[in-house]
Amino acid sequence: MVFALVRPVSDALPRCELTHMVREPIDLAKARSQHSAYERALAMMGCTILRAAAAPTLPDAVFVEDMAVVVDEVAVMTRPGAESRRAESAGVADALRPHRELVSMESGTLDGGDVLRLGRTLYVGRSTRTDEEGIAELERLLAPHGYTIVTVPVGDCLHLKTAVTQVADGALLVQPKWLDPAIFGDQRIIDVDPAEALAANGLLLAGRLLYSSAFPLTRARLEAAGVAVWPFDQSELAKAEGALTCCSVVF
Ligand code: CIR
Repeated sequence: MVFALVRPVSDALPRCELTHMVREPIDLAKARSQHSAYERALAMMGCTILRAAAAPTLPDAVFVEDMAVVVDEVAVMTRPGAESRRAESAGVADALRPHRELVSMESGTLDGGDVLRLGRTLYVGRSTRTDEEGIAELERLLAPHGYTIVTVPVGDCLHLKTAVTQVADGALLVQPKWLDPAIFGDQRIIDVDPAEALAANGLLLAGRLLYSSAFPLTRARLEAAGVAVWPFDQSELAKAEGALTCCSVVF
């Protein structure tokens, strides 16, 4: 069974963390309806939806991806790089506990948005949110289960998965401004359209790619490469610097 863990949009979302974006008004009602559509899309792609308890005072609570790295054997509770986000962890842990043994990072910082898993290799972005110590801590927790950790230096973007995501078996969508794709070995690399800086994040599930409708030029590149794209409007959560992967933990 494939689970998708999600969490409701917080009333406090307009006070979210922002690193590379300028604050714009967020329409909460629209954000909630887009989030419901996201949940429906995940369900239609075969996921059983798990909801962490609402956290109305925690602005970024909807971005559950950053709180946990879940593999078959365990769920690693992260130490998020933004201090304001640490309180989100408890509610996510409660939702995961029935499904996985939980282990916790005890030092360093790491956001789940910096972790791209390809089989038993976890590529981890060294970013403003994730530091060397956090990467070493993830390795300490996951190496005993047979996972290899590869550090990826990332440029001027929030997370590794702002710059690269998997879009098909053996294929990655990459923003080459922010990382060197050579690190991914023989994966086939599809570059985003240069006019769409933030277009490298999509969520691959059951052979289809849930993908923002804000990036039509890159979508055309994906379709030309044979990727089945499911376009999705997530304009309001994008204003909170959220992408498609960050609103769920799929395991
Ligand atoms: C933050 O800055 O932490 C949130 N406003 C956005 C987090 C997005 N998370 C993700 O892409 N994994």
